[in-house]
Amino acid sequence: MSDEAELNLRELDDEELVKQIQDDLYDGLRDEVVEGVDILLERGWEPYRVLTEALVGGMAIVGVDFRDGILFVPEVLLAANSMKGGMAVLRPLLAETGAPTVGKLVIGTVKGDIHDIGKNLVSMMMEGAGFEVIDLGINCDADKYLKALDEHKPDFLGMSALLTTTMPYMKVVIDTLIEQGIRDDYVVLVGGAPLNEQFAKAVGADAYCRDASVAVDTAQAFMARKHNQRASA
Ligand code: B1M
Repeated sequence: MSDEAELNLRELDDEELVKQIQDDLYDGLRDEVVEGVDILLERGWEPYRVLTEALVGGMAIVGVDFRDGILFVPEVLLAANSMKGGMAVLRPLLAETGAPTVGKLVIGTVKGDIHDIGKNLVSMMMEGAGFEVIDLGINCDADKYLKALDEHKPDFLGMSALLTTTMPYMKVVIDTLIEQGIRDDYVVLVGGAPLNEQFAKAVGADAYCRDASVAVDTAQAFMARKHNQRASA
């Protein structure tokens, strides 16, 4: 029997278990990641803490080794699949706040880009904060965003990009909104690992969101401003 098969996750203390979940995520062991997440929840960990410390922390390690040529696409895909397994356990818990709908977000990963974990996390956190989320998936062109805006009339358009080669497409989408005369109808929020405040400003977005909780805070702040403007009008 291998060492892994003998390892009982329940015998580990919290710190060891988080480390083990990160190792299992790195190794693409989805079932083990799910089991580890379940155990942390049983021990009373907040879902958000499990998400950030165990899963996002694990994926950060994968990212470093992918960059350095230690891991390759097939392994990273397995790691991503494991992360999604853990996220599936947390999704209903994060969305469980019972908050009334406080605003609406259309979100998608931009054209040419298939990274969706960060976008999915933002969707989960926004739903958890009471926002209605229409998720357009990956590889979204301007036409897809525009159709969804027209159909759903959201408060926010969210765009995600993980590649330096795809992030400029956000400007294409925003320029199309300007051309159509509908730019000011929506608050445009952008995010993704290679972005920063400066880039968001340069492409004409309303705000850059460093992570999912900043996305929630930013959206809540915009909604509060909108309500105050309506009240004083
Ligand atoms: Co890709 N990949 N990848 N990859 N991948 C990166 C992005 C990379 C930085 C890895 C590296 O070299 N270190 C690198 C990009 C380099 C660059 O552009 N300069 C890279 C590359 C090169 C590639 C390929 C080109 C590799 C190849 O084929 N040779 C290829 C591209 C495919 C394509 O898109 N056309 C590719 C493919 C893949 C996989 C398919 C294997 C897989 C994606 C699986 C999936 O998503 N379903 C993958 C993965 C997993 C990664 C890394 C390792 C992890 C990304 C991730 O999920 N992070 C990544 C390395 C890294 O980022 N350090 C990498 C966890 C996630 C929670 O964080 O996505 O940043 P993040 O989201 C955060 C915030 O950014 C923010 O909130 C989120 C939650 O807190 N946020 C938003 C994100 N979107 C937002 C939208 C908002 C608001 C906030 O709107 C309101």
